[in-house]
Amino acid sequence: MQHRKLYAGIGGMVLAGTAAVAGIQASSATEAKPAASAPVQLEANLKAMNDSGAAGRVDADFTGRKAEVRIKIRGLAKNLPHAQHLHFGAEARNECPNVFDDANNDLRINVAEGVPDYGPILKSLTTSGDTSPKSGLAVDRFPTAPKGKVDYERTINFAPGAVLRAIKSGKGVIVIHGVDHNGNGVYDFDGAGASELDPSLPAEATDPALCGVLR
Ligand SMILES: [Cu+2]
Repeated sequence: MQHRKLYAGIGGMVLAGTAAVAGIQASSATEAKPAASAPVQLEANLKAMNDSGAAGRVDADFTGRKAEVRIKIRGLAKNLPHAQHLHFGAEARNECPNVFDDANNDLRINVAEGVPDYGPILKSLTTSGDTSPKSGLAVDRFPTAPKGKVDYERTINFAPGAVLRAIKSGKGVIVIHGVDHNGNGVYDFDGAGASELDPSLPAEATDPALCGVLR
């Protein structure tokens, strides 16, 4: 049942993103438009957040509206679902959070504190089915990091337009969620209290573990 609530929590973040996306579409009419079909190869070095101890790398090969996304990670909390997303916001800084984003000085960067940097969810990098923001915390369709490792590969489809061009130009941010702060093998409230997205959820389930800008 907690899983259902995870969906609800992310739903709020998704709504915030819809307006931002509309914004960039309206303002980009004068942008230079590279040929939509030209292949673009991007990569992101995933750096640990919240002392997760994890590290990883993302490769995203775009051809037209499709991207072949490969994610390799080690050092995540084992055998727990790790939501993974491509974040983007027209109003965001299009970068990863740093310690100065810890608005409430609790020595953690939660999801909300990172939104000014990476924006809302654009794509949920699920293992099957829907990849929209609606699947933001579809925990039964995200990698569970056996031995702390993720080896993920999937083709993700995008809508044509300004947002896709922004991603191809290096403004997308990959965020991997889920930090077992107290190292007890489960997401629980003892680690870091309740999630700011939904007080009925442990913050451990939603806190960012890794972040990297796709460039
Ligand atoms: Cu995310």
